[in-house]
Amino acid sequence: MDRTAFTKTPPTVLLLHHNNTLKNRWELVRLNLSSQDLDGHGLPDAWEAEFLNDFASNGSGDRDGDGYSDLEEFLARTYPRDASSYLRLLPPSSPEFTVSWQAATSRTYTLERSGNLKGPFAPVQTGIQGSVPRTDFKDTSAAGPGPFFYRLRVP
Ligand SMILES: [Ca+2]
Ligand SMILES: [Ca+2]
Repeated sequence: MDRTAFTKTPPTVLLLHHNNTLKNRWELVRLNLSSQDLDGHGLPDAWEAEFLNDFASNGSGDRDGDGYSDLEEFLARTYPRDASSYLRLLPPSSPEFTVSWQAATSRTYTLERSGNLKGPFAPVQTGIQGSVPRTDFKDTSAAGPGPFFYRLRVP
């Protein structure tokens, strides 16, 4: 726990302890929950508080039953209590090798392609910035009759 004097930078969460015995002692305790993971499950405490409303998840649970663990939802920046929100490729919108997915703006993605479903997959593009409500990427390097199989990675 980081015990520091209050600064002009507003803390993420501030706990105030007041010792009334002496009536003159105040202690300010600043916690930075944005990156702390006190239970060590890989989920930042601030994310757990905001998106799960508790700290009970061990990361492997699937709170909304969409098939993706809470940890996977955190990594993809999808909503762990909304079964319609999970990382997935969307049906193709055009025959010109445009790959689309439901994205988060705070994430970058790597799109991979293979001529065989079993792989190996090779990166088509890395560092694709997500956009809402969907991200579209036109694969201009796909040539020939295919088939082409795509896989999405975060990041
Ligand atoms: Ca889930
Ligand atoms: Ca979800």
